Amino acid sequence: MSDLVQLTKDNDIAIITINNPPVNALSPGVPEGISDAIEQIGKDPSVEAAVLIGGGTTFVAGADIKEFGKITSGTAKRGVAFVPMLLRIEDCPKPIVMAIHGQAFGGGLELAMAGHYRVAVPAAKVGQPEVKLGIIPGAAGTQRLPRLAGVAKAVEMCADGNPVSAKEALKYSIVDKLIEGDLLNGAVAFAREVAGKPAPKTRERNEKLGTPDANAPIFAAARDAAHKKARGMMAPLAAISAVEAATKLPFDQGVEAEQKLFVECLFSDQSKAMIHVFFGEREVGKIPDVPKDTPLIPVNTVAVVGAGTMGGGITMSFANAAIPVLMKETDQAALDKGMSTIRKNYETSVKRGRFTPEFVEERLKLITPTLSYDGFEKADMVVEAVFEGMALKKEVFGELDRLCKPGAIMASNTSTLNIDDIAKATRRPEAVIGTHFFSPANVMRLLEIVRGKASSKEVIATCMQLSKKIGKIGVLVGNCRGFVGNRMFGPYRREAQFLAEEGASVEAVDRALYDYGMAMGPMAVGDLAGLDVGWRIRKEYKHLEKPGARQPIAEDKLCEMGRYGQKTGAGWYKYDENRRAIPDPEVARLLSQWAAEAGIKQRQISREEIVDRCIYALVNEGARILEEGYALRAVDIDIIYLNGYGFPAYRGGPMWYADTVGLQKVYDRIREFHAQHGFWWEPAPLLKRLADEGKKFADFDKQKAAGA
Ligand code: 3H9
Repeated sequence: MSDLVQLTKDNDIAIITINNPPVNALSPGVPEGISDAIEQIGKDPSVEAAVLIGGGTTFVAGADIKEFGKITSGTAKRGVAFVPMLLRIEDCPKPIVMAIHGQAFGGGLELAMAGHYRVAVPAAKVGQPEVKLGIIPGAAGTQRLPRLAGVAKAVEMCADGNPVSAKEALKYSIVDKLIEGDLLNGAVAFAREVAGKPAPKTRERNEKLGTPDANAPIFAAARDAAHKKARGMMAPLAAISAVEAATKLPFDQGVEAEQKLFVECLFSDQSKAMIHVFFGEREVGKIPDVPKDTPLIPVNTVAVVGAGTMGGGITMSFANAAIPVLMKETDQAALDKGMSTIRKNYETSVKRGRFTPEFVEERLKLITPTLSYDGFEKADMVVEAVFEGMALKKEVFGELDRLCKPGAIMASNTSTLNIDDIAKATRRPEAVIGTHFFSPANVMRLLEIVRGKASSKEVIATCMQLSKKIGKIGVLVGNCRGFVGNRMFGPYRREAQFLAEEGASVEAVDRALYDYGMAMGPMAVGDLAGLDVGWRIRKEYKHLEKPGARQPIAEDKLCEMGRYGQKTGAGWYKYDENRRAIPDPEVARLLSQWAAEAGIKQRQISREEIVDRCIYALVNEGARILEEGYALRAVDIDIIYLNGYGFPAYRGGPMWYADTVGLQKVYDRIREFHAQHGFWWEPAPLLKRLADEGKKFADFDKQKAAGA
């Protein structure tokens, strides 16, 4: 028996316990241990039935994801025979009861479904989340789940990857009973009830597999939804095909079909990228000089300065996490407007089924609108979200310094300003930090946490932890202009504009990047955010422009014409009353005219050039940021782009994507652009170095982790 699996007995009931912390993944040794235990149970005449349970806080969170990278890189064989192990469980003549708490995810649910019965605590969750890793269930999950839950539910769970609660699992017969109280005792009692009775094999239960006529619309609708919700991703479509195989083929052949699709997905670039994202999302929480045991500042009440779009969204984020929030504005009209927007947003969430009306009522009660600073002295954290201007921010921070209690965190939501300059307005720069939310702040997952020179480790650790609590993914960045995300987005959007000035149509630029996988094209994003935002910033920072460097002209000219984007009904596109974008021939005409006036020769531009210029502009700037230390790791940049800028997860983020293309190739292309377009395309020294050494950004991260 392996150390990872223990076999004990409670009189006539055998108990198999998996102990592979933290999440009981099915790492090498676990399946073998389970197989051995099943064999012993089969041979032991004193055992009538068995319970299989997870030690610690969870049942089994699935296969060991770390093993996948070893398999695809050839350093480990795909030797763990999950499917035969599951058959051994199912063929055991004594009933095996799977006792679920925490999660039964992926291989964990597949393991549970091979048992003869499943019991669960009400707080447990079960799911087949493999598509979120770019793969599909690979241990007969697509074959057993429809046999338990029916075809429609199985397709939904395998294609979307979202878990279901124990209550829902009971409704769909994925579990047989909910156990209130002690799970092991309940499961053992259940095992005694079923001992001696025939053990039902899931793989032989065909009654829910439906008919071709009934199933056809289910699969058609699922494919349609996958094309929309998971555009460009292969795994959801593969998962649907695998479940379809369950309805058309005998179990064994269905499993073979699933295996083929699983292997195709596993060896794809998409899966490698998404596994990189899975570990990356956890890696960004690790800050080398802020140890895990850094004391945290308890944050039980928050105050937000500003009830505009950002202030309101930030307020909602805290309220949603059950943290009471004071929201301050300077005049009643603005405060009322802020509150009414919050109410409207909550109403939409109720309509969409995201929140219940009761949840919303409770959240609204946690928000206290105010015109004064009264109560700020009690707040554990203040987030400033006033208009973007240094003088105003300094004034607010000076006031906060006077009011806030010692130890309170003082955060600014600035997206462009220097956090150290803001901190200078206080006598406690160690309490000051940037918390750069993304709009809409109550929805977007990204939170850039901007470390000032003096920000204390306690303040950093608390903000990182708090980001999780409010459902965000916090990424620590350094204090440079635009921080990480916007600093890279500048060159990306600049190239998009240059391409339009050089002859690519606005629609062609957007289409190329949308087809690459971006949630929206760069022109449409500009129109959504408001072209005037960048215009104002460019005017303010005109003195910082590099002499002789080409500057985009079109967007400023559009703004001069009052075309700010969606809000004025026209920008790069025209907009109808439903804010639907309509290509505008006038813009095409103006672009030709402005190009001619500026001496820019227009030409045919390929989709490939559009993608390379925009994406490599991100990569080149990302490499500079990395080398300058404003991002801790390349993967941090990837996580920022995936969660804040609509970068497709299946490409792993801009830096991972560059690694998959090959840095030498990326570097060569950037040199080509440098020769053609000059100044902006100077290759980043780190990119050159890594390309010369035949390395990747991932190697840079590894070296950094190793302390090199
Ligand atoms: C699969 O099962 C394929 C099958 O069909 C079979 C094919 C043959 N493996 O998230 P946390 C680590 S595919 C390895 O911070 P939480 C994680 O990296 C799998 N490691 O905790 C972290 O490590 P570290 C399908 C794993 O409480 C630590 O555990 N299953 C795995 O917020 C704690 O994790 C999934 O996709 C794993 N499977 O959330 C489930 N899972 O501390 C993936 C976790 O060094 N896992 N780790 O950074 C999850 O969704 C969450 O981890 C879970 C816990 C909800 C379980």
